[in-house]
Amino acid sequence: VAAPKPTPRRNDSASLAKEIAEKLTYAIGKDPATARRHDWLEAVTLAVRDRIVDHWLASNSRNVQSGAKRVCYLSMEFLIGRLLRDAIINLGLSEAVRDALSAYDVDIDLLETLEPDAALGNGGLGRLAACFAESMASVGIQGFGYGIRYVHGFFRQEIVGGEQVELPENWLAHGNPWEFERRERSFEIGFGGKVTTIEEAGKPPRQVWRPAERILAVAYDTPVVGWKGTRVNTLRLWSAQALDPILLDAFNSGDHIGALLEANRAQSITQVLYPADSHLAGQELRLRQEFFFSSASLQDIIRHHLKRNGGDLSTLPDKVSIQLNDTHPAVSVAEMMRLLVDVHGLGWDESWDITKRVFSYTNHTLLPEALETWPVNLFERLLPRQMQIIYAINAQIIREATQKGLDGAKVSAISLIDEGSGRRVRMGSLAFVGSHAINGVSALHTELMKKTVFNQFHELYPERIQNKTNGVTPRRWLLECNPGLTDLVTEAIGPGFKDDITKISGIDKLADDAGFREKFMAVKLANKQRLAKTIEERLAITVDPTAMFDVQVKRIHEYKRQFLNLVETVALYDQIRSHPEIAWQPRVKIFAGKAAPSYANAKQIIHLANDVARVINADPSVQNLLKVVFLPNYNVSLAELIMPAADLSEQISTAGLEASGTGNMKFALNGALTIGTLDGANVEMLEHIGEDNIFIFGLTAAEVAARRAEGQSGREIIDASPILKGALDSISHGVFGEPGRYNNLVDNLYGNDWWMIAADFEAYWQTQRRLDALWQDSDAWGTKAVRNTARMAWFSSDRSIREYAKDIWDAPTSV
Ligand code: 26W
Repeated sequence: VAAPKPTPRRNDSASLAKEIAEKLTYAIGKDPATARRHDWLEAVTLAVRDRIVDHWLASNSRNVQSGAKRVCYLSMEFLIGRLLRDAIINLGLSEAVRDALSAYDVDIDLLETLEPDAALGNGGLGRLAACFAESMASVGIQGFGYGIRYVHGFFRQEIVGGEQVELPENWLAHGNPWEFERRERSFEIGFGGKVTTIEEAGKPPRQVWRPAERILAVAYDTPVVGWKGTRVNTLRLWSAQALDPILLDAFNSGDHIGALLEANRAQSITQVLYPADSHLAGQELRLRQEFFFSSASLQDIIRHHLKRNGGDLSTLPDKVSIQLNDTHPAVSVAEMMRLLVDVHGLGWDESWDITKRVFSYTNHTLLPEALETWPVNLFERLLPRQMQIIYAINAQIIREATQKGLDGAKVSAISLIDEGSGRRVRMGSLAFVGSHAINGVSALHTELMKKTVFNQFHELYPERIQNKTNGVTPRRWLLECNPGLTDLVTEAIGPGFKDDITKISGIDKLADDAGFREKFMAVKLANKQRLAKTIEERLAITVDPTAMFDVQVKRIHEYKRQFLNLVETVALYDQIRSHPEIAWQPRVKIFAGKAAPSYANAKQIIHLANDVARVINADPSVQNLLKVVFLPNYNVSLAELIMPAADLSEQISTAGLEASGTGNMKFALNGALTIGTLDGANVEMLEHIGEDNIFIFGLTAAEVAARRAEGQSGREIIDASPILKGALDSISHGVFGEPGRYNNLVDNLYGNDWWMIAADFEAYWQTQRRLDALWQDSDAWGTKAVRNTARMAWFSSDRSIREYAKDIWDAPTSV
């Protein structure tokens, strides 16, 4: 008998209102009179989710029918943030949901703020993965995100006594309506044990890995809604479970404590996200996480391929591309070889060919301290068969290199094993040799990759490295976070830019139209008022929304140079007080960001920001001219509030060190001007926005490298600059907190000034003063602000994803 087909959900507000009430009653068990706000949130989420499911199932059956190439994006982090508004806007349900809820006197804007912010990532790399997932669905790629379902995401930051305190994050505490547990999609993951050679007469010897420990990876699927809901893809996150939850043997023999400990040990793999984005923690648990999600994802990919392609693995590269998001999933290269050779019985050479054609790898950082390497002995103990395979790959690569005439030093540069400081496996090299394409994330970063970390590999395989400049999704980072600007652009040029962001260039010609400019700046002011309200509520600091909002929000890191910004803030504070005759322009300096818990200097920078804020905000002599704000717990939701409210975006990393940046793009798209160095994607923003509309200063990457090589100290520069010297003196002499508290930060500048803070100070200071002058001319500022929004379309992640699809994945779009 044919089962009755459910009727697809309707999108009018009356249908929605009825279904929301039904969810409230029958899924949640509340009636509208007694429902709490969280109940309403859940009811709306479930009603919206039904509509997503309709599109999701349709996409999945289209996937089966078309057999188009699948793109699997392996990433240890997906910093997705809240999902309700994203779903509502992408499905075109905004008005219907608003109307439906108004019948119950419930405000959707308020409900949305109650959703936990899914923070399964640290920063740029994790947020990029989330933008890419949304863009793959929006441009019509069969995309699959594969990652880890951390029980505890990125820590919550509180500021106590001016210092960062880390608190556990618990996003799943009240359940997660967006995920679907797929118990039937589970795979065994092994660790440790031995490799045995099996010899059978007439056959080549086979290697069999017998792990000492086996854990289950269980899939949790979250739908990823593309623009207009045309395609809904899947984000599949793996959760670790004990194979047998309470090991019945042990339980029955009386050792139930031991049995439960065993289960706990298994589950610990997916308990917590490592909160470091620039230093390898080097913990065994981290390597376990990397292998756990890599192996589960590959087993899933192979299972699916075998089922859909008549059991033939030779066609895998025609049907699947696997993108490695940095080296975190790089062990996949060895695990793929093990699965193909040991488990599925393919020959070594054929397997290696398949592996290289399937994988590609994105590098996100050149910082030496962030390049992953693992001690050979740890690797061998945890993953003995994968270690053997790495040795075998290494032998082959070295043979190839020697045949091409490379000499000793060059050969040891390409070895997968670093023999320098204890023997270590180089994960970047493993990812490189196992991939047919390796990409950097901005033009400058890609060129530096060729010259530095991958120099020898580039010489050996000159066709492999390519550039794919990052982008951000204009749905979340314009339509959703800035409805005022979205409506204004729609009124001016029509709604076409929502389907195709390149059309936003249509407002460029309106930059000279005083009427449009005024409306544009009125939207900005309203967004600033909204942010000012949050600042008042959270910090009890009153800021003037008509002052320039000068914003630096991102992870706290020495190379990002929040310290340079703070030194300039202190210098400005001194100058305002000593030169009251100058027409200083009112500014609010806004900072936010988290430091890795073990990164002492970054934590000092947070402390300094809070000390500087406390002193300056309490000084009546600068009241209307300077305020400093450190907003705690920076996350995706806070970014959505901040980006639309910024006048000035600080992108001031030491040149050559920020691979791309993506916050820079979000700010400019929302009409902030940028003060920045020639670093990462700033270089390309300059090309698109034009030099009249962006404020570039400081040493270039080449100049930084040269100065570093000379080992120049900051002392002469500081001694020659009374403004800089004065600011550093007040920081170290106790104007902001105890004397000596910041000696370490300040002394570093006198020493080798590694981050070029002294070296770039003067250029930065002068550029800030040019911005003061510009701020006085609100027409000129407004013109540049409009041009920024008009010219940022190229930095859409739709463009990035289309380039990946064409140049790396050979995957069709619009399927
Ligand atoms: C092993 C510890 C660790 C963890 C994470 C090292 C490095 C990372 C990431 C690669 C750091 C990261 O997020 N990099 C950022 O990636 C963004 C997306 O490409 C870029 O825009 C940023 O410039 C880059 O810093």
